[in-house]
Amino acid sequence: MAQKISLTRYLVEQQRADGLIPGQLRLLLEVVARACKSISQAVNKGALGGVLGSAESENVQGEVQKKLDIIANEVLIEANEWGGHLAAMASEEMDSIYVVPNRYPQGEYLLLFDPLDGSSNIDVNVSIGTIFSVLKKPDDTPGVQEGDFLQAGSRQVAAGYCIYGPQTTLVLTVGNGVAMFTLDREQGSFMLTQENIQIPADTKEFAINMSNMRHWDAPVKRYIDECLAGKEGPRGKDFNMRWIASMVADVHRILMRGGIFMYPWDKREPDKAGKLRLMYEANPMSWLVEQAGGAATNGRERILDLAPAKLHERVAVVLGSKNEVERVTRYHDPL
Ligand code: P6P
Repeated sequence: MAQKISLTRYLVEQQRADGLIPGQLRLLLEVVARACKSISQAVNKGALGGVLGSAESENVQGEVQKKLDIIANEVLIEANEWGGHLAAMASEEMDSIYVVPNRYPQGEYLLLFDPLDGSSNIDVNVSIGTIFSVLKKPDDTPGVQEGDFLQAGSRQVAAGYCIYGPQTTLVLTVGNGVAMFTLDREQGSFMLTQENIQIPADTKEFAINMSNMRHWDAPVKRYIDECLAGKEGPRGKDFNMRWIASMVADVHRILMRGGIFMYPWDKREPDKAGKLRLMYEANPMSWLVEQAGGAATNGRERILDLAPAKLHERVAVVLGSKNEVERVTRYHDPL
């Protein structure tokens, strides 16, 4: 077990050690962690807090919003808008960016988030989570506009998620590995419980929504068919399957024990690159996975290299154990 130190002490020591966490970024990460604690409390109340069920509204994605989607979004906005560390925020739940109001000082960071990922699981008590990504605002443009957010994932300065499961756990990278903090509810603090997390390069476990099989492209179908063929097939080993339908939970499992997660393009909506969102789902998760020794592509290209054209654009995602992700890439580009 890693030495039990708090998130605050960890960030101060990282700042002191290698300067990767300037003061304003440390403040931002601590504010996001505090917001996640509040979201965790709301999630844990469930029916007792009157927070389950639909909010009778739709988000920019055309998805029905749950009450907790809106609550989580409001918690993150209210926690971050006054601190002076941010210029603006972007959320899966908001059509356009949220510029820090003039009554507060503006900072140099941009915060993007999916406030409550996996919300179809809320009402059935399955793990869900908050995903966040931090960029620096380009300093060559006055004010802040949506275009300032359109940076490749390789430009992130911090990324993480908080999973609301049997434990509430914050997983974070600032570019020097991946650390995990578990919420000590008695102290009200996130405590370091694992650092330098490493994803095994090989795996026997894949995560994909099998009900979409008939819609997949040939390379994805070939990869999954070979996994299903098991020991007698070309892979020479049996595979296990998991699909929680909560990206945070599936990615957390992969960070803890390896695996490959796939949400590929499919022909149901051929004009959409994929289901998952690039800026506040795929980019933060891809950086975490790469920082833990894994790989993340859209089937062909490294996700962190993709140049975003729109704030809410979608992307196909193949991430996890490096050797498996590379196999899927070879199947897409056999030359
Ligand atoms: P499906 C949740 O809605 C989400 O955005 C991800 O968290 C999850 O991996 C995926 O969609 C689940 O999609 O089509 O299996 O319900």
